[in-house]
Amino acid sequence: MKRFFALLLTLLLVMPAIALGEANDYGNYTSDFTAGTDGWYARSAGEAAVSVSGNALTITGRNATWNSPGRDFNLLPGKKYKISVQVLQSSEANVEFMISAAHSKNGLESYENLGKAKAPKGCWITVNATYTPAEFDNYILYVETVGHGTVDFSIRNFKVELDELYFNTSLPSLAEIYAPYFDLGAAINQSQALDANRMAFCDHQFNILTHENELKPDSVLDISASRNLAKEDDTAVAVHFDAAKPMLDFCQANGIKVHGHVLVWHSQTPDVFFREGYKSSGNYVTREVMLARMENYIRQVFEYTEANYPGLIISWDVVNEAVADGSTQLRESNWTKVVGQDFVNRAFEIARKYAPEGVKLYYNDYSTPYEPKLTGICNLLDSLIADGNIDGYGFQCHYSTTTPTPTQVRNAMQKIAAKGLLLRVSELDVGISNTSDVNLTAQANRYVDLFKIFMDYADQMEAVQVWGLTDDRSWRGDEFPLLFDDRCMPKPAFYSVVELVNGTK
Ligand code: 9MR
Repeated sequence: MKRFFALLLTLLLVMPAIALGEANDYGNYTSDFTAGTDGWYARSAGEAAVSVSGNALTITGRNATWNSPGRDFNLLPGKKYKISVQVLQSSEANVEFMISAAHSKNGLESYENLGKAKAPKGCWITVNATYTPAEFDNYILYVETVGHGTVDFSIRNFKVELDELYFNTSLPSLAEIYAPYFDLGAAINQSQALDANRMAFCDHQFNILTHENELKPDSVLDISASRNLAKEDDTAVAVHFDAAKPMLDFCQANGIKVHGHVLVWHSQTPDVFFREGYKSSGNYVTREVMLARMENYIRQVFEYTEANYPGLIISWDVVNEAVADGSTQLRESNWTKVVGQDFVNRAFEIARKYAPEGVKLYYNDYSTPYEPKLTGICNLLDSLIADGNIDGYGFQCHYSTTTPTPTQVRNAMQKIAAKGLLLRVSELDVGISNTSDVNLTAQANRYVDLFKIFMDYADQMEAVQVWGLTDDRSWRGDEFPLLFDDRCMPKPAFYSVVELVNGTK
């Protein structure tokens, strides 16, 4: 009790001078002591004091084991944390250190020892701990010794990391914040669509979703059923939507829009789709048969989705990535080989014929800002506009923090906007090589620079969609490109994109 009152007194004296540990919604916290004490203070009723030098914090003047460097944290009760710190002592042969937690409930302080390790004289060692806080009014994490109540010691690299998924639906909602400008969405795959907690989080953050893979031809085409039908009619096509259903059902039940991706693409489209009898040994079919298959495929996709999910899919990528890299020409593919150079125009013509009224038809591509591809894309768009079957252009935007430059992005957006098309950012992500503070900040700034451009085109911009929810499920496996980390904690990029609209960025 004496200790409690002594500590309380010290805290009351010291508190106004220290920065209270900030609400740590990001779930990760590191003190590297590059910028002062960072809110750490000496837990002591006596002489103990902390000072910082050489990226370490040292405590001197201790006269009890609990005299220790400590810091206030906002921890989430019931969530699992990993905590680690390096410690150094140069007084005794061996000193055991503990990471401990102090907390109070109704004004009564209590303590827990979370993890221990022994430090031989003169060696930095790491103390590790895991901690699942119970419901307390406040939390202090501190580093104390077992015995050896008077030795000076230093700590560095104190880390707290949330160690589990946390779908926090009390965060600001991007869809709400960006509602005055455009829809805000993401791509989600089937296994994520089957995870109720993840989807509740998506529902909170986004108002439009796209299947990452499940509405692509390799997912929708039923090759063995098509093979059977082809015995009678080689233009017949069988389709199924088993993989796409979970997300369609969720979106339908929760009033989330869907952008369809993709009807015609050179990739993720089985080669047998282009062959007689759908057999790998078959010759490629004629242009006429292939156009009939294209029509049967597109017709059935629209028929099924409109019959089962009326009004849900508001727009479609009719054709994806038809223009070759570093060129103004179409890329060579089974589509150009079997149908010819007009396959994109034919796809739009067919899509327009069967699309429910009001459904917007997009051409979608990547590397838009780079010439000569930009010219190739513009030429293709001009010919589609002349046919009268296209509504918009989808910018994929799989970028790094530096390329393409904002000027290149703006220039491309301007060129395409000037054609009077609707725009969408269909597949946004920004890769970084690791999650250092410097990189996370560069990524956040990059997202802001891009969103500024997107907002300048808000009149034509229908939606901005990130290509995934959490970094660990991104197609860019090692590049941490999204707004939420592996545990679905918002990254600096998320907060920056929020602050951009709140006017604080
Ligand atoms: O994110 C998709 C990934 O899961 C697939 O393995 C990959 C296969 O082609 O397709 C990814 O999505 C692509 C999208 O459909 C079109 N633009 C590029 C995307 C990233 O590769």
